[in-house]
Amino acid sequence: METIFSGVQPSGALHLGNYLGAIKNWVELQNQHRSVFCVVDLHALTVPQDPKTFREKILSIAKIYLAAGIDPEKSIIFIQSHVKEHAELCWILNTISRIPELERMTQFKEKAERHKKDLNMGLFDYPVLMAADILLYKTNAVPVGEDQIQHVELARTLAERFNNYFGETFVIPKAFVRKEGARIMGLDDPSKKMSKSAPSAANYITLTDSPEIIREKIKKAVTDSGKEIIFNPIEKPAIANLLTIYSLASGRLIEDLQKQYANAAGYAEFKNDLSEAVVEFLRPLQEKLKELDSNEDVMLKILNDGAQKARQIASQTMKEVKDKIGLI
Ligand code: ATP
Ligand code: LTN
Repeated sequence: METIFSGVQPSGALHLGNYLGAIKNWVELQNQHRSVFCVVDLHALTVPQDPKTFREKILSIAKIYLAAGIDPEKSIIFIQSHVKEHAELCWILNTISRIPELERMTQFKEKAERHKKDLNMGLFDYPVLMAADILLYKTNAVPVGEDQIQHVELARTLAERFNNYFGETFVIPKAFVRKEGARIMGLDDPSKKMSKSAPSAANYITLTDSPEIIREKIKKAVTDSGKEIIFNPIEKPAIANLLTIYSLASGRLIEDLQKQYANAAGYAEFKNDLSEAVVEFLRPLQEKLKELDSNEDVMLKILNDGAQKARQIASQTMKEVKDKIGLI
């Protein structure tokens, strides 16, 4: 059985992009794979976190995994910092990572620009820790959104390099990126991806937004010139994005949606229907989240059990790595 591994940072409220680009796919994949899903808290530390709210943020991601349908009977769910081998393998991989290949990382270049004054070593090393996450579990496929492909490529490079230097140890992982939903764009700016760190909340729909807020945000979402509701990401990027969200939220084909709105007089009816589709899509997840809120002990037990299972795999890999390098 092939192994999949993925993770989300507890760096803010998750949005539809995170869900449609990543988590929704994990739920489907967990039935045919050995699946490992991690809350990557050490990654989130690469930007300042408030110690008072960090714990809640970490738990909120784990809750979303469960509410979305990740089943702890089928998948390992755990918190990265509970398995020390992640940081340990990161160090070893640092010694075979080359500075220019890390300088090339798009996410680093963007974040370095944003954090000019307090640019820390962790931001630079972020992709190496991500490679450690992936390689520890002998991962075959990494289900992520499009923006993470470059990082998975680096994990491949490091795995191949380690295997060349020290002998066959790591599985060479591939990114698993679905065609639809891999890059959901911002509602206020369809030229950039929907992002937690966008300056305005009008950019995204979070998974916990109320129906009223969802309707309001979709009403305000920018559209393209003209009135046709057609899927053309180059000429009509805003409408193409809304159609993608509509299709994934409703389970209907984009062609069907285009047909339904072919004679629409404007965007109003389309936006209304889209809002209701998103509200209905998120409703079950939001209901499950509420149930989990009153069940923190159950959550902590799941995370504890998950860490124990993860440790068994990770410590075995780490032992192999140390042997291969010649550490005593
Ligand atoms: P931000 O949203 O602030 O840019 P991020 O990209 O660091 O944060 P994470 O929470 O670390 O977000 O990402 C979790 C997963 O969601 C990753 O697999 C990532 O590729 C995916 N993802 C993030 N944004 C989008 C998007 N707009 N469309 C599709 N997938 C996305
Ligand atoms: N960098 C990823 C989060 C992440 C990850 C991972 C994803 C950290 N380690 C391992 C897949 C596999 C992001 O989405 N920003």
